[in-house]
Amino acid sequence: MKAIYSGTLLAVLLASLSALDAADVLPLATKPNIVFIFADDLGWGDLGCYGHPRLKTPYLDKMAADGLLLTNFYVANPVCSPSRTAVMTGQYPARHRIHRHFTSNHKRNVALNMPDYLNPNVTLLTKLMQKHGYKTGHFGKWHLGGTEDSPSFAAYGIDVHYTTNSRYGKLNVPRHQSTEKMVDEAIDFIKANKEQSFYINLWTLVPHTTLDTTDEQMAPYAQWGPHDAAKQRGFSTPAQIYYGAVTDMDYHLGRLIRTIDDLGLAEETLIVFSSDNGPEDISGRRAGHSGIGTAGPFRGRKRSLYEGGVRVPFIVQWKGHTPAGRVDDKSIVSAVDLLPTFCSQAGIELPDDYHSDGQDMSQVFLGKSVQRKRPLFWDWTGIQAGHTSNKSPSLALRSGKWKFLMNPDGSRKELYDFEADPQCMELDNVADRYPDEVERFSKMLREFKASIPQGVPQQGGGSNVYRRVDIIWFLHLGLICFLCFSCLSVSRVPQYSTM
Ligand SMILES: [Ca+2]
Repeated sequence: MKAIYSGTLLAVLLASLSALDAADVLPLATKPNIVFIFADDLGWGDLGCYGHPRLKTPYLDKMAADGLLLTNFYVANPVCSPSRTAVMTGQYPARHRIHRHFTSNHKRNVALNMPDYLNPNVTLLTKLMQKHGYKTGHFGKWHLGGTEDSPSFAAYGIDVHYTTNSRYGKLNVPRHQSTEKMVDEAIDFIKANKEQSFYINLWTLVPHTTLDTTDEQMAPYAQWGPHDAAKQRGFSTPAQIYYGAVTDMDYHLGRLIRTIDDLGLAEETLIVFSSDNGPEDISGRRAGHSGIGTAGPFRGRKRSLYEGGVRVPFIVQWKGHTPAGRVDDKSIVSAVDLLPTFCSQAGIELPDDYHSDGQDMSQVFLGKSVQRKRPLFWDWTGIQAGHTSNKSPSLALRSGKWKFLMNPDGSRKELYDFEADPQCMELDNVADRYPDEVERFSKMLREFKASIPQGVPQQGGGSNVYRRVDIIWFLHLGLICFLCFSCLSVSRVPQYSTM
């Protein structure tokens, strides 16, 4: 692996913002190549350029230094399949009845009021691209349906596929080799199609649990390893495993970006990097290592509608078009914006009968902050893992400086003012001080909830009650102790009285 530089680039990027020169920005290319990279369960704070103090991600840091970094980018759902549905459709995933992650178990999908796979007959990003002359490829994780009757990739407008978590999976390598392998395939695809416009989904498996990081991949993090005695017994620390996996992913994504540069395609190729949801919680099954991922300053992790579950990294590189070194902390951008934005940049008109939940954010990609026209909405019917403080209500919206959350039954109304709390930590609920906003946002969430197909709420979803069973157990224990004490006291009375 090449020498790695580390450190937070955020301050450097912010400093360079003032040096931007509009004259350096080229006009839009006619049909740019588009490469959309989606990491799996990478938290907002898990890259050097987003302020991680130890993780080494020099190639993604360089991508940010050469392009645009957004601090307010959101996915449409806090788990895998629905989040990816929003990218492919430009719509909230519940509109397609995709409320939780897909499994290949038909009965389970039916029980959750879900289909077995994303409907290939709806308006899809890859189909639009293919229809308008793009060569399309999907490399890595799919997770948009894997039952035996799942449609072919051709039905989704995908020409070349090399995937896993799909019926037609070909990526049969250990997770620690997965990024290398899918990048190899993507590079071959780019070289084979460099004379025409291409669209790529490159969706990594890393750093989703379970990680099997090699000793070589962990080597840059020896200082975070175990004590010698534990090391001799074969132990590695969560930090070594997780950081090593992310740094390896960064290295291979760097190879991909360098290939695009070497082929002379940098000014013709829009590259976007993001993550499908917040970091895994340490309480998850086999997540002792992935649980060390961080959402930065935010409350919430994967499966939560607090910021940490749905706000993720977002980096854009398009040399000559996206101003280098720009940090946009004003624009609020969502995964539902990607379809209209990519199509706009490719000169593709959207079908008349199609309505995106997002908007064209091309101007953001070209270096101008944009105020979004409509609020963003979230609906999450699953349970939430981990610490009580991360368990959010199951509906949420973001409108300008406001974030509002509540449950469908109207309980747990929480209003946060992100101007008063610029770190967006969602700790100061100001609902009592702004009854008009609470009423307005409650109505908007109720209307949103009524406008989408209903999922099946998981028992305990939307609740932040702390281990109710333990509380009941402690109450019983307390009662038993009281009764025992009372009995002892009663039994002692005659003893005392006889003295
Ligand atoms: Ca995920």
